Amino acid sequence: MTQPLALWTAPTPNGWKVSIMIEELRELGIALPSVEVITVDIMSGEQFSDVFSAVSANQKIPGLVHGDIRLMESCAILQYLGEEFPSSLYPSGADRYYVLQWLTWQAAGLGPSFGNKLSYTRYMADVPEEQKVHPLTRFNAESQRLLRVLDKQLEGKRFVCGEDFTIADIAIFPWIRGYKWSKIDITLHPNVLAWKERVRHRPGVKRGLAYGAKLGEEEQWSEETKRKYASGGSFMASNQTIAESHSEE
Ligand SMILES: N[C@@H](CCC(=O)N[C@@H](CS)C(=O)NCC(=O)O)C(=O)O
Repeated sequence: MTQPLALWTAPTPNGWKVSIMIEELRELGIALPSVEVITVDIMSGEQFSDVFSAVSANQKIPGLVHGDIRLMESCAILQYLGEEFPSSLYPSGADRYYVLQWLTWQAAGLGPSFGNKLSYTRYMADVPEEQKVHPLTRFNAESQRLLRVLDKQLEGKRFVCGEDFTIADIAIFPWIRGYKWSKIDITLHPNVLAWKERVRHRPGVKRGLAYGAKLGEEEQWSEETKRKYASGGSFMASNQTIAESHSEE
């Protein structure tokens, strides 16, 4: 398909998955149509607009429009781009299913566990401290268990599924990279640490992470940006907009 791609995104782990994919495809020399990047300000509620809801029924970024195709869910978008623009990022045959199980492991395990740990660590400002103890303990323990699984999988491998960098690495990396923000200690897992460094220095990954980042903050947020994300995250964690529109029914 030669129609342009429209990527609806924001500088967050799920958004970066798709921008990294686009840049890794370019890095492999794959000819892509033009890509229009539309930034959705999720801190001010743009994800609830009618125009974005028509792309992502779940009202969360990222979203992708390509011709008649409208897609939500970052891992579905990675699969779509992988199939539409064939490359080693999304192998065929039995190898595809090997990659898909790790992609799904990210979507159903690592992402939600890290995301919930992050939410209770940084964003649940209105929840009394004593009520956070259980979820923090639970999501930290589950994240550590998932890290042990990943560390074992990476033993003797360059990337999650072997010698080739794939969409499984792309999906997992942004969450691991943000470990200081979620306060999940990855330093106990040597294979994960070494893999993170290998992935971090890839030119496609660097360019993908720069989408939506403030100039000079591609690697590290400033204190001001951290404050902005902490307060914006609290707004999202409250689910206020959804709760309000629901109660009107
Ligand atoms: N499972 C979804 C998760 C998407 C998601 O949680 N996106 C966040 C940013 S990382 C978002 O849009 N949050 C806005 C909100 O919760 O209102 C995916 O993988 O695409």
